[in-house]
Parts: sequence; C-alpha cells; structure tokens
Amino acid sequence: LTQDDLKKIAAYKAVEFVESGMVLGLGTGSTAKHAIDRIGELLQQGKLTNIIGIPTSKKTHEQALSLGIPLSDLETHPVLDLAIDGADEVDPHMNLVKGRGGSLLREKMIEGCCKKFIVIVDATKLVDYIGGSGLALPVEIVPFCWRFTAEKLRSLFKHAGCVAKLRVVGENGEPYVTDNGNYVVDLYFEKDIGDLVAAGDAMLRLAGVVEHGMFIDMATTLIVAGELGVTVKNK
Ligand code: DER
Repeated sequence: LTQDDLKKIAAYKAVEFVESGMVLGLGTGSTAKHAIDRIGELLQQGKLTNIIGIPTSKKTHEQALSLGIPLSDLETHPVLDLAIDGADEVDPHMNLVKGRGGSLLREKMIEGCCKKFIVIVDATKLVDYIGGSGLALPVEIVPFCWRFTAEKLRSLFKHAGCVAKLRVVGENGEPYVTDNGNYVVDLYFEKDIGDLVAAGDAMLRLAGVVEHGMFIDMATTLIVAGELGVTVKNK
C-alpha cells in the first residue's frame, strides 16, 4: 500500500460519517481531496443528498465545483455539522499541526465552527509531540515587515532551538501568498515547545501574526490508516 492508498482509505472511512442533509467543512490537501472526491461520487450516485459544502481553500472550492457539490459560506452557515480534513502532525492528545498546504486560516475558521471535526491521516503523521516531525509549524503573517515578524516568532521559541523561514515558491524564490493575501513563515524546532496553548497565545499576541498552524483541542475524531488497517478514535 502506498501512502496515497492509506490516505484514500482514511478519507473513505471518514465519509461513512457523512449523512444526507449535512453542512460539511471541506478540507484541503491530498488526503481531504480523496474525501471530497468520494462525497462527489456518492452525490452523483444519489446515495447522498442535500449536502452543502463550505470549502477551506480556493483549491478545494474548485474541486468541489467540478464535482457538482453545492457550496456555501460561513455567513450563511455559521454552524456546520461536520468537517473532514487532513493534518501534517497529530500528537497523542489529538492536537494537530496543519497548514503545510497553506490553508490554515480558512481551515481553522471553518473547522472551529463544526459540531464534529474528523481528522484523516496516514500513520506517518503521528508524532509524540507537536513539532516532533522536524517539519514546519506554519504561521500566517501579514506581508508588511515580514522579516520583523519572522524574527519575533523565532526569538519567541529560541528556547526550543527555533528556525524561522519565509515560505517561498518558484525558481526565483517569490514569497508564497495565501488565499488571503498573506505570507507564511515556517517554524522548525529542535526541541518540544512545551505548553501549546501558551505558545499559540504568545504567537497571536504578535501584531503581524494572523494565525498559527496548531489546532489545539479542535479535532473530535481521528482516523488513521496504517499497514495494519484503519482505526477510528473519538476524543
Ligand atoms: O495544509 C493543510 O492544512 C493540509 O490539510 C495538511 O495539513 C494535510 O495535507 P496532506 O493531506 O496533503 O498531507
């Protein structure tokens, strides 16, 4: 089984929890993509009806449109029944790192309004502690004086050996720009950052920070697909 096979298995398992008539938060990334494809397929087959999707990115919006999934927004539906989305890291308390696909702000806004938030991952995403994968913790910041904000973020976590890197794209290293017109600084840690709530609050107090990629105490269900099968765990 490839990693993408595992993502698909987790995604299809999550869609079993979708009921006709639900308002759904539609996640972003390669795992959520499988869930959205599956929802589109079931709608096409008439096995699901009256679904409304709230997309967490322009990319997901386009995918859902192409599948004929009816779409709406948070202003029309401030409370959603269920969101399904991937994650970059999941710790033992079901805290997440998200945002390596750059959609963390809209994901957090939408997934924060759901009665249930199902996270779908392949087993490689499981970590002992947040930041433990050695991969990035994304932080969305305003472009204005981004170096200043990046340095403030780095020094906030110097105790954890933090390195802050502006996310760039293309051959001439242009700054990556989010759906919301902001930049992303990726934070890398050598050690555990400790109290996640305190770390998140400290980041949000920096005026140039829009949102960070730690999703603390938000997921209600975790679906993990691994070589030995798929597990479903409720918070
Ligand atoms: O960027 C994001 O928030 C994505 O949901 C990410 O966390 C998971 O992406 P993947 O399913 O492509 O690994």
